Amino acid sequence: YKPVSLSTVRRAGLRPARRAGTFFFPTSRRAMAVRFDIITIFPGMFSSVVSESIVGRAVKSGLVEINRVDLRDFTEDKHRSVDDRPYGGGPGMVFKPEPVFDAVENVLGEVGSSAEPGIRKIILTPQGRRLDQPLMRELSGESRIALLCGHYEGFDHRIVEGLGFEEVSIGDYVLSGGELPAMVLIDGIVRLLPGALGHPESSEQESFENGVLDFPQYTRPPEYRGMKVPEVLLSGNHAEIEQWRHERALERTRASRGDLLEKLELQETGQELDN
Ligand code: 6GU
Repeated sequence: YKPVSLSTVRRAGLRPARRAGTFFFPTSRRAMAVRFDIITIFPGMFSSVVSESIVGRAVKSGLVEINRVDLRDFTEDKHRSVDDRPYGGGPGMVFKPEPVFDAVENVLGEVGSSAEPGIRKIILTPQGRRLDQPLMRELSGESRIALLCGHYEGFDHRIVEGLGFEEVSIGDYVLSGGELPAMVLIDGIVRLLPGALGHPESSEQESFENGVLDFPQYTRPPEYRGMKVPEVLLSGNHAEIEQWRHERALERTRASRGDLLEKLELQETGQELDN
């Protein structure tokens, strides 16, 4: 980042990045900003994510914009109801189509309009494709992402089909709603944006980026409560440190995530995996 004037950034059609009152020209020519539109019945749940930590800082600097939309603002009855009983019977409730279609069209424009192809539309639901680091990477290249947070037993399926949403899940367990998964997605995407992390390489050297988990890290003091930092890390021998870290990373991955190693071996032998 080089300090520049605000008008220079604006003329280039980029979103200004600002730190301590100074504007910076983004290092790549690509407009790096991402806008999230979140459609939810609990907009208040997102307050901590938009104001704290890495995402909070990215919002303050203008790298990220987060627009929260209350689905209940698009209801027309006095109870502001967003759900109804499922056809065919069964327990639980289902999100009804009208408020969701109205909210989506109000926020993103008419279905099939010219603005639409540039918007990635995601429903958070346990029925979706499982989120992983490659999908996080892919999404970090988008400039606009709409997130629809599920609840109850799910959505009237015409919402998924008629509005062209893709379904994403964050793992094989059930949560009470799509808000926490949406926050997981936002956090994982924002930290990959150039300029969001303090250290440019820090996102490339971590768990999952190379298909294995991180090696263990240590900091001062060299001995704490009788536990010593491994000698090799204090040695200053970078080749040996690299070797040690590589071995520990593989050891850890084998111990807790053997599936990752199998995936890696298949990739190395050139075989394809569906998932
Ligand atoms: Cl995206 N939603 C809900 N409700 N539960 C989940 C999930 C999503 N992903 C994993 N569990």
